[in-house]
Amino acid sequence: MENRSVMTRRGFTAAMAAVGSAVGIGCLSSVQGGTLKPAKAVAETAEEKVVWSQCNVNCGGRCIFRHHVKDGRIIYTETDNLGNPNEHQARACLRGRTYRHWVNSPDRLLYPMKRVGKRGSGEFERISWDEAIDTIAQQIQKTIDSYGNEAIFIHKGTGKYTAIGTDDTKTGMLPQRLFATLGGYLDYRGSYSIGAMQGYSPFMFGATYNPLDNVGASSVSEAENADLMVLFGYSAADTRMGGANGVWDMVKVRDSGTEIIQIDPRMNEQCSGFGDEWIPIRTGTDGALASAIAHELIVNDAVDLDFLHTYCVGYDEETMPESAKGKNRSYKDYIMGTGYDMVEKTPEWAEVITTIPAAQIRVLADRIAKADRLFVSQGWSVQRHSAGETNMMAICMIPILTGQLGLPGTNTGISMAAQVAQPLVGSIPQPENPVKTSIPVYQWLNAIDHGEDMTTTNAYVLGADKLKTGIKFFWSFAGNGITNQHGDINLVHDILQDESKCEFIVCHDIMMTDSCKYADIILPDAMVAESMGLSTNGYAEYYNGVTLAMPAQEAPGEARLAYDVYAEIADKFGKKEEFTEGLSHDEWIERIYNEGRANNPDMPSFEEMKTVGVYRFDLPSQIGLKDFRDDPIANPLSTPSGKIEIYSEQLAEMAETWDIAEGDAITPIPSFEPGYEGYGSVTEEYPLYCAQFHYKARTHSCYSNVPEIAAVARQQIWINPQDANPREISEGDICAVKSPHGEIRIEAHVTNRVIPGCVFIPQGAWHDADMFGDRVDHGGCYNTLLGYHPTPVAKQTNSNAVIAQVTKA
Ligand SMILES: Nc1nc2c(c(=O)[nH]1)N[C@H]1C(S)=C(S)[C@@H](COP(=O)(O)OP(=O)(O)OC[C@H]3O[C@@H](n4cnc5c(=O)[nH]c(N)nc54)[C@H](O)[C@@H]3O)O[C@H]1N2
Ligand SMILES: Nc1nc2c(c(=O)[nH]1)N[C@H]1C(S)=C(S)[C@@H](COP(=O)(O)OP(=O)(O)OC[C@H]3O[C@@H](n4cnc5c(=O)[nH]c(N)nc54)[C@H](O)[C@@H]3O)O[C@H]1N2
Ligand code: SF4
Ligand SMILES: [Mo]
Repeated sequence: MENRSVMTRRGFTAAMAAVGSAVGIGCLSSVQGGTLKPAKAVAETAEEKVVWSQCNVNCGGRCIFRHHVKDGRIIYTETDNLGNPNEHQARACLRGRTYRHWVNSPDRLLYPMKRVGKRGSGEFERISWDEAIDTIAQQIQKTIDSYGNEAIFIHKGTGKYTAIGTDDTKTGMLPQRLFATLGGYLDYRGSYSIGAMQGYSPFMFGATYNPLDNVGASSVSEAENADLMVLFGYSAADTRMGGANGVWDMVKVRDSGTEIIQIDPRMNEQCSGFGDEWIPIRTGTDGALASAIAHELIVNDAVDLDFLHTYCVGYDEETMPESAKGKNRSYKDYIMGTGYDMVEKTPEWAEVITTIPAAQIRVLADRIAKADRLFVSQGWSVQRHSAGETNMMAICMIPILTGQLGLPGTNTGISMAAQVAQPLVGSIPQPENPVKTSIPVYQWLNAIDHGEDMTTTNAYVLGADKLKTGIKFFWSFAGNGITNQHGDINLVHDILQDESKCEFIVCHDIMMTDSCKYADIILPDAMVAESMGLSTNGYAEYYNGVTLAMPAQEAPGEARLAYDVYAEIADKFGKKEEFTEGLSHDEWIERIYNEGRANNPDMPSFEEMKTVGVYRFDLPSQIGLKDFRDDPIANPLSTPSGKIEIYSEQLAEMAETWDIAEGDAITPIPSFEPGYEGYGSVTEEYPLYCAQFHYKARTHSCYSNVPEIAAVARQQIWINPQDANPREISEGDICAVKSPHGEIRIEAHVTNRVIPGCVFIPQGAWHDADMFGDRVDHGGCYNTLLGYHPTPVAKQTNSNAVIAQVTKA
């Protein structure tokens, strides 16, 4: 086999000897800002070696590992040990600390397999790599011949953030490179993370706005210059946990003395750790709270009218676009009850919806009004709701009304800048996709079920008015997003049973996941610890770095590097040369590293990196929309008016012309909307709102099957005593949770840390149901309960909204 980049035993021993000898002469070190700094001495023996590596799951970290290797196997893993006391260490969280259990899990896929039972049954038979690759190549050809390349879809998978894996820089993704070489594929836009935010915020802030980078949003450290930080549903202590992650940025904000108020239905780990105040809110109702705050700012003359009239469109009649003048369609009309629903958005109105007492809303509005420098931000849960789009923008109205954006110590109200716009190293290049049509990523299930009916106005198809064909060939790489991470698992199961719809599914993973059960062919991949790997930065300001991971152990069974497999598939089409450009996996890593180094000459040589492992430097802090604030004429936004569009004519038009599902609304101004299975939709049968959070026990479904973590961070539904007591549910009881879409079993955590009327389930647990029997999921997988109801504009995930009943099982 050519180009095999996974270490063979012989190659492995040779590489280890090289690393070992470097270590032996005492130069195991890490590079910072271009200078070598000695790391703490590590006790080494001739048989035991230390290998630098990195955690590559999708929590936004990229924490540093130092695998201790003996007899070709990781025996334990330490983390960043940089000796400089002034530097934060990019140390792994509890998940990373168990990496060796994960990588050596009995659930690892060892061989290619083909399905022999029904989809979802989990019945598979081992096959050879030759058979797997031949079958896949034939199916690709058949799909292209029968339906064209648009029938091929590559799902978003986020389990392998390396330069040759999933998309670290959003330019290079391995399967996309393969299928672009083979004539193209139906592309997706956005993500499950921030799909609604990405798709919707441009209407207000312009298309160049990117909530993930430092253009539209401020760095966390800007909050150190604020006197008040107001956070809606953001918990770095849950979601940005490791040393290479944003929780340490938040610690710095706290240490700077900035007052931190956190609004969350749950007292999350960040509130419990260092919030000055926790304001519990009913899930899905942030838009109502924000509107009532706006009301108080308006009635108390605390709005910055100069800012609103200079930088914005649509606050009041004075700045309404011609098309909407004289119709009481301004934002102020909405808030004051003189337009739209004609309801004044008083704190009393919001109290009923949010459960926050009106007096408390007034106090909060007053503190906001009096803040010299106000930093408003939100996590991503608010927008991950069927009505999350407009509710998310309602939060942004707080800094807009007070003129607190584009200045030191402020933010735009959207999430904080999470990663650098210019990472130190890139990823494998992705040739242009010859197919120009794209769908929002959450629409893939619709595109399997009834792709031919999907248009721009009902499914936000771009690049064409409608899809020519449904998805017939489905590729999943490093993702568990067919079932576990998608939503409405029971619906997915039903749609995939009809094999005339999606004819062929490939899952390329490392574990036998629930999604794999739906594959026609499963391919086993090698993990980062089993090959060379390269990755850049974490979601943190103080830690920005590149790690060159060296192989620590061999891949189990016949697992092989995806790159080599894809080169073989390309070869079947005579495209191997085009796919590889004559380079092996490791040669690509070297090329990508050296390209990064050409732009950052302080980076050490590639050879040097093989032993020093890590190069790091601090990121400068940035202020979202600073250029626009400094000079709105010279630096207009890319909205049609060049200004912040509080009233969007584009949205107004879409409200008239787009298909809008029952329960949804498209509004031209930021408003409170309850949405599908949101506020007001509970019934006698389903009397509770049920939401979810990203949990310390895992990164989505990654690390889910590590027993050491599951034991300390249990999979439990959070339920308030006021809801638990009448149901006679006590701590640790197994509960049945039912929604209109499915049923699960899960242990109860009875706690005052969640508000009455709302229950919360940590998302990502492995689905575990007999799909040909009662379909009751015993794994506690939230997506069993969720209905499939994409957001009205961006058409992205609604995973934070469902109604449910909980009983003792
Ligand atoms: N209900 C609900 N659902 C959600 C969310 C939610 O909040 N609520 N969140 C959504 C969000 S924000 C996201 S980003 C998605 C994430 O969705 P996914 O990307 O599907 O999530 P993971 O479970 O991390 O899947 C990663 C997969 O990669 C595999 N993997 C790990 N390492 C390797 C490797 O080296 N090679 C290969 N080939 N595979 C590897 C893992 O085994 C795992 O199956 O989930 C979404 N789903
Ligand atoms: N440990 C861990 N960390 C992760 C991940 C993981 O799976 N595990 N996933 C990573 C990924 S890919 C992503 S996209 C991010 C996700 O990051 P987020 O989307 O920000 O995370 P969530 O936990 O979904 O939501 C954040 C908080 O919002 C609260 N919340 C829920 N509903 C509401 C609401 O209606 N209003 C308000 N105000 N608050 C609400 C939740 O209780 C939670 O504390 O996390 C990343 N980090
Ligand atoms: S924070 Fe994320 S990247 Fe860091 S060790 Fe934990 S799971 Fe891995
Ligand atoms: Mo995400």
